Amino acid sequence: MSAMAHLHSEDMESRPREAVSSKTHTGSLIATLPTKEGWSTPLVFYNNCWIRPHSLKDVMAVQDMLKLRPDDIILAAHPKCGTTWLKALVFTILNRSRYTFTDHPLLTVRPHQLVPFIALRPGDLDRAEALPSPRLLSTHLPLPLLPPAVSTLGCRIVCVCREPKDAFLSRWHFEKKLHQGISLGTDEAFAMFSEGCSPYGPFWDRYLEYWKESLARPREVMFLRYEEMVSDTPNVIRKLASFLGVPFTREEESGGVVDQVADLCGFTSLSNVDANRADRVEVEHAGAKLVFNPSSLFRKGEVGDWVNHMSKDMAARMDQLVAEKFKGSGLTF
Ligand code: PAP
Repeated sequence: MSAMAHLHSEDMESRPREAVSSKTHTGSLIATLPTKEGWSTPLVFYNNCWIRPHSLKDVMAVQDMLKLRPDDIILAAHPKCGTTWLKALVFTILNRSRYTFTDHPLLTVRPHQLVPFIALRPGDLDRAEALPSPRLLSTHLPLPLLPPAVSTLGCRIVCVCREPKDAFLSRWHFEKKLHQGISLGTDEAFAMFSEGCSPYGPFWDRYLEYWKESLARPREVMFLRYEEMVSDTPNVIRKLASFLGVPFTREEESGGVVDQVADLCGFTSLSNVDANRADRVEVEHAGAKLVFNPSSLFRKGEVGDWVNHMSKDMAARMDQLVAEKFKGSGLTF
């Protein structure tokens, strides 16, 4: 890691991990992997997933070293599909007896600080180990790259995905804002995304892996779409609370707690919190200064913004691709 690195939200505050398993000789491994340039850093194709090379060591460490616990809750979201929002919602639902809505951590602290990533911030594995149970963790990793115990221990997973045209646009804007170095125009970025080459892509495999798991194990895996979170936030909040084993009581319902959760975690509220408005935050870690941009996680928060940026032809091509990829799965947009 360079002394001053610009980071994506998915690798915010990242730092080198000193101790990883002997399997992770990533330098020589990376040299053998398919590589593509175009996004603001190159991507390597590892186990059917496009990953930033500097994350590979930590991605591999998760499978080898993350010790899952049966009561872990994992928020698994493909990038730009609503991770930040989901973190805020689930944190608030789970901790609603602990904090008042007027003096809440989300009013001063970024959602990413309250719910640690696994695999992206190298120190997170150590931090996750030190967290008391039940743990609330998050990841952009594909299901097959999580430890196999995730499917047998009883951990609960909440996955969120998003209509692919909007997910693509959100990604493109994010990279433009955060990394002036992105060399792709919308057309080229769109072509790469459509070939499956975007961070953690192919998106269709990521969506389908979690979708199928949610069908097979509905009590343990919940699948959400960003669009339903926008169109019916209160009901999504209720569904989340029930799924997590903490349904709202009658008193909470009549006291308006569901709406309070929705308001606190809504785009308007979160995007106006100072911690989330910052354009540039520097973190000193392990001798390296790391830079990221919290405000880049709050752009518009709308459904259908693709219409303002994509041609009809591009949209039709993406719709056709989506129809082909998800055919027969029951997953539709
Ligand atoms: P990440 O993958 O980098 O963590 P993620 O939070 O998943 O990003 O997605 C960012 C998108 O969620 C942005 O969408 P946009 O570019 O289309 O605007 C962001 O605006 C949106 N978003 C963030 N917080 C909220 C929220 N509270 N409510 C609705 N949308 C939100």
